[in-house]
Amino acid sequence: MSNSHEEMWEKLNLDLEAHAGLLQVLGKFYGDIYMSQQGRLRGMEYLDFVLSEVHGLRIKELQDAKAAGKKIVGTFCVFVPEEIVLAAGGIQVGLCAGAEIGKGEAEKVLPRNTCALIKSFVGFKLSRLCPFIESCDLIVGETTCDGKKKAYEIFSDYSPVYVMEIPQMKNNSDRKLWRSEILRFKDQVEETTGNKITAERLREAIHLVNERRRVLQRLNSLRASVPAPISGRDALLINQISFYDDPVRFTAKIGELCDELDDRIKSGGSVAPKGTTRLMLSGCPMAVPNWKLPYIIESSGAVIVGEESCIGTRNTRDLVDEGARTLDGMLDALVDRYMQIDCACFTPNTERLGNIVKMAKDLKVKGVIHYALSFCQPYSIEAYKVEKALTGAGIPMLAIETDYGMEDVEQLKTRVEAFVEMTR
Ligand code: BJ8
Repeated sequence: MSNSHEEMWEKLNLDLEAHAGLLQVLGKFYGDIYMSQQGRLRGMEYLDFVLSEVHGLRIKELQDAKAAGKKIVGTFCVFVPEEIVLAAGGIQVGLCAGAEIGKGEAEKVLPRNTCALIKSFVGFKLSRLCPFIESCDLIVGETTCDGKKKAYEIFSDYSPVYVMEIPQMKNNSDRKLWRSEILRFKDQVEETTGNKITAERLREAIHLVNERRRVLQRLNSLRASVPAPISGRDALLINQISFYDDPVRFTAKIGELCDELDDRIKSGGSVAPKGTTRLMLSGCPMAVPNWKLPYIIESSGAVIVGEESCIGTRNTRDLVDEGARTLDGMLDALVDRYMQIDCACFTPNTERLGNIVKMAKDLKVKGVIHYALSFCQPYSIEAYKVEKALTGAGIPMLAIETDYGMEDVEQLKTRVEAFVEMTR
């Protein structure tokens, strides 16, 4: 990680010493987990560069955009419709919550038995370690799980937070609620940016975000090839970076990477030897730099070929219908698309079960590893139903609960190795 943007970080009021330590640890972690891989695609150099400059050049771009009058909106959940922010001339960034570096500070204000993702974003803020959080003009929370919902009340003491109400069911009344929440969000974004959203601007924004989803859908479908043409770690990194990078540039670069993948598949190339066990991940999102479990899996004789998660197919599977011509029609299309998200915060959440089984079959996996963060009730409870659906379809599942700490790595490795062996 580059360390050459100190003046900018100082202006953002980061704790420079702690931040330098974070970059050093991340650089080492990335080197061990990513740069040690064999047979990576040339196109991954772009992702390596973006990650190496994620706190540097990308933040500089955001600061330049702010100086030119643009507003930055930070989010923690794929329910927040980026199309609205883009249509108002803003920039949306996903705020990463995949490291435990601020855990000590977070535990001063949150119970210890809170999921690692929540502790991570609160910890980043309280420890002044995240230049993305500090660049935001507005941070959007949501009422998904109870932990997040209540943590935003604390977070709002330190940052400008706006909370969207997410329905918990999918009846007509829930759709109505969600439509009114999208309208309320539109008003807020117009106020923050000072720009009115027109039908023309929203149409362009819908197309832009759909294009990014399409290129990630293409990547996912290429991963159905046997043998696997790209590692799960690299595919996860691509999905993670999709939340930070400029959407036009990212879509173009991943398009080029998919062309390279296509060539590799046609020439019979692969990233793992023929016969390597194909597995799929399912469950909680894995935010940067949460690469622990993928690394364990891919060093245990398996390759990950899909992620059923918000940093994965839950964020890319559904497109917004582009047929509407009026602003109202486009808002309806947004409402319908976002209501299809199958987060475990919904009850019942049967669509997710069908989606997981279909994905596992399409990707020809030998098994699924269900990943829940410790203390995440929605996903750890839903694991029971997921396992039932998968075993009913003849696909074995291993349920794992963990956090961002490294203490359980050996224990997890033993369980994953046994599962891989069993699927053979
Ligand atoms: S749409 S998955 S991004 S809420 S892991 S904080 S659920 S206790 S992340 Fe999520 Fe939106 Fe749903 Fe996706 Fe709570 Fe569970 Fe923690 Fe979680």
